[in-house]
Amino acid sequence: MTNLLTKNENERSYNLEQWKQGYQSQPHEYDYFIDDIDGEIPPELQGTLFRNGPGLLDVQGIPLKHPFDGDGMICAISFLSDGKVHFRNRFVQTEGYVKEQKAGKMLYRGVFGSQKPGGWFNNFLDIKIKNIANTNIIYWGDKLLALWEAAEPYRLDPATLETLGLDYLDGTLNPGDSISAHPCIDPTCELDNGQPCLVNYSIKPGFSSKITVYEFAKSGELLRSHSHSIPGFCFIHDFAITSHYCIFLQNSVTFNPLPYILGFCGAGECVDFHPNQPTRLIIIPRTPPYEDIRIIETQAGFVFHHANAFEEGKTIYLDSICYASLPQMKPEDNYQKVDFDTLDPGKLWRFTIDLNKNTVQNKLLENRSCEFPNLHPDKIGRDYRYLYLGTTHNSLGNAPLQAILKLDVKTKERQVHSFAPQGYVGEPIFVPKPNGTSEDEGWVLTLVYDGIRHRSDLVILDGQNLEKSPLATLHLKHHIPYGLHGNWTNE
Ligand code: 3ON
Ligand code: FE
Repeated sequence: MTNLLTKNENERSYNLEQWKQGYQSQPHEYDYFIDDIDGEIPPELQGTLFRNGPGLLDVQGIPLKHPFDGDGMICAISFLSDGKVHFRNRFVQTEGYVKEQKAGKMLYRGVFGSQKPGGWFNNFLDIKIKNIANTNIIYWGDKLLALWEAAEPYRLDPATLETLGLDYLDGTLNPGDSISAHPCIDPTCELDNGQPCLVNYSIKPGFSSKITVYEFAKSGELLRSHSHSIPGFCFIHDFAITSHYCIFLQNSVTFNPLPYILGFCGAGECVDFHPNQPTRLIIIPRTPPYEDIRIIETQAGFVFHHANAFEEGKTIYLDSICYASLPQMKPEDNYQKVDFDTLDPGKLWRFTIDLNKNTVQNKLLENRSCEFPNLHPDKIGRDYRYLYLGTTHNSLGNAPLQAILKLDVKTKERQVHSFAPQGYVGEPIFVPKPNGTSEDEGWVLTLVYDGIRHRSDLVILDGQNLEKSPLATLHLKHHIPYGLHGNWTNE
């Protein structure tokens, strides 16, 4: 795949039909050494990339309305010390997946509007939730955990990807509880003598919502947890940390579940965006007594992902991908009918929060459409310089993600590596070089779907010089549907 650039910015960089092929189900589970490799794999790159996302975009032939409803499928790409690279993918054997495979038919409705066949009557009052474990995968506390924000984690065997069952985090969760799919790892936690700790949260939404923050040691042991009641409904997919605070963004939405309960649409489709309702920043201390909570209002918008946050005295900086609105899907529509030109692009903004005055200022950091921010793991919650993001090929407008952007948030300098016209990228994952000294010394790993070959490649880019040819392109024997999140582990 070459870095082929279209000359004209107004020219479409993608083919919608080709893009859609990247959302075909991948029902097969593979297990092989990758032998079709261009370039050289850096010898110091040793470890495993785990990555999650919907593997099925249909249930027994019935197309899903939205990819976020797809059953979680894990890919593990292991870079071994002898230079070999092993690929494996397996579905999380969730209760719902197993039951549907056995029944040979769709048994559950999806949160994002995938309905059982037979119209509203057949979905009426069916509010059982299918934990699809499709959003993220982390290795922490000697456990590999597949995460989905509306239910409990599923634990898998890291070597075989065999599903071991639901995991309650050593008694932290109770059956029916949920935990976010977006934990943050504080690389050097002040309360733990500089040891790393994993910070995550759960939300119980309602007229007022309960946010619980959990902090876990590297052993998996729960170190701290605290709960807070926040006025209003919360749909919070991600959060950010600094050394002393957790920052949540309460989107300007309301929730009326009645059409969902009656069987007309999915619960996620009952989340209504309100352009005149403010967004609220919720700042919760990470240090006891956890009491000085701030709620600061700013303009409406919708955020799924935060890039990073850090503090400087009584100022907190929060960098997030913001959408002007949350698109509402009509009952008869599905994601295959998307018109990128009419969708608001996600853009990177910086919120500067003054804790002395309880005020916030917003500033656009990057005008390109972008998603899936990633950075050096040692910079999480710290003042930082480099972000890696998926972006569009053209610098204006909305389109599928076809390029990786490296942004220097200090100088605004950027590098773009495009895979257009036939390449479609996923989340970039930055892997630091062992003993590297500068923040961008490392590799950027991403899966790229090739719309012409209908196969996916794992591409390794040089974090310091993103625009040069990939260091290596590992050609898989098949495609992997566009995914959500993943993580690198050296263990
Ligand atoms: O009361 C309920 C609270 C709650 C937790 C309402 C609810 C039922 C909607 C709900 C459930 C929320 C869930 C299950 C959210 C899951 C989200 C998910 C699987 C993925 C989100 C992805 C976000 C982005 C921005 C993805 C971008 C993808 C691309 C650019 C395409 O390649
Ligand atoms: Fe996410």
